[in-house]
Amino acid sequence: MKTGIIGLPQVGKTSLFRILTKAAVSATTNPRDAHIGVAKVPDDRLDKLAAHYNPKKLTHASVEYVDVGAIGQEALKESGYIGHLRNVDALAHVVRAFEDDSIPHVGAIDPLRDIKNVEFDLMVSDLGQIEKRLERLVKDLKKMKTPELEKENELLLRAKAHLETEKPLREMQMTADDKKRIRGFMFLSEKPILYVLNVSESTQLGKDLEAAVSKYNLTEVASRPNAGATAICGKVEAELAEMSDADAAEFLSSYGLTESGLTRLIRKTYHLLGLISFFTSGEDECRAWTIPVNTRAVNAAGAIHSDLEKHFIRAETIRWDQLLEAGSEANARAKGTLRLEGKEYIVQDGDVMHIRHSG
Ligand SMILES: Nc1nc2c(ncn2[C@@H]2O[C@H](COP(=O)(O)OP(=O)(O)OP(=O)(O)O)[C@@H](O)[C@H]2O)c(=O)[nH]1
Ligand SMILES: [Mg+2]
Repeated sequence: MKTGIIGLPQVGKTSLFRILTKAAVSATTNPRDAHIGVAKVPDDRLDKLAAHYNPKKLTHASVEYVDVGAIGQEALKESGYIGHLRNVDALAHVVRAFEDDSIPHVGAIDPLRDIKNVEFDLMVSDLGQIEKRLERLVKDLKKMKTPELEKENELLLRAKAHLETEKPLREMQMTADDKKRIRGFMFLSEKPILYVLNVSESTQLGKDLEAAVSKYNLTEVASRPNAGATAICGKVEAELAEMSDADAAEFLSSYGLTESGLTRLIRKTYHLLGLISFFTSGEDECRAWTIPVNTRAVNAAGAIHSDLEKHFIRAETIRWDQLLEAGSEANARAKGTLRLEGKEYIVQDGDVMHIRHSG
């Protein structure tokens, strides 16, 4: 799963990327080059399982981030730039809310205006792509009318009309069939989006972060389909990233915070993408696996290994906290909290599974 970090110039995209992925980004690289890196998905449930099992290896789920240069109509015409963006599953739009006269911005600090402008750029790019394809389709349909081409034509006309009302494609009503048909275009305004307000440092940062989404009037845009909002303070996060866990915890509490803004951001991205985690645990390894919500047990087994999916028999399943409460799988079995689930079982967030197979 990949998330593209987008936003206007100098809003803190690369700073955010660097702290998310702990990657060193040299200042000399071409600003048009995308940075790609992996962030670990923080999960205290997994940490607690690991504290219990003391495994040789602990593996968190991960999300990939892509940091591209500043967005704009011009950038979106470059094939390299747009190629990177088309390939992501979600967008994190970094929006400037911090005050700093030494860093230029287009006019006054106005997150809602910036969000609308960037959204507009995404929609213009999609519209251009649709118009190009429609021209081609008209010619093809003249030569030969197939139901497939006609359906595509009809869907694209509907998408075009939708965009012309200045609404992004992520808000368009689509059947599963429509979604499949449109997938190949990788439209930018169709991607789920998380607005990330980058706010100023303050002594009561905890409260300010909580209040930021409503303070900057983003409550409405954040409640639209496939959208969300969160706030971070890039400056504080950068300092946190350099600290030991113990120092970081103390630093956080001095600002009235219980968790880092990054933790929340990563978690929100995960939810926005409709993803959950299940775990496998034991003395060798404790590990989180990523699956979409509503995944059947047999397909979840496939996330671990395709052989497990093929030769799936049953999944020994228990909620992570029930397992810890019982102290061991044997105790849980005796208590009846460890269940045997079949192929059709819908895996729940936080399940610990052991796949029985015949492979
Ligand atoms: N005061 C303040 N400055 C910040 C913050 N985040 C980033 N900056 C500064 O803003 C400048 C731009 O940061 P970058 O992270 O490079 O921004 P960017 O969005 O990647 O910029 P481009 O890629 O050039 O569009 C740098 O000088 C940062 O130090 C913040 O939270 N507060
Ligand atoms: Mg940058």
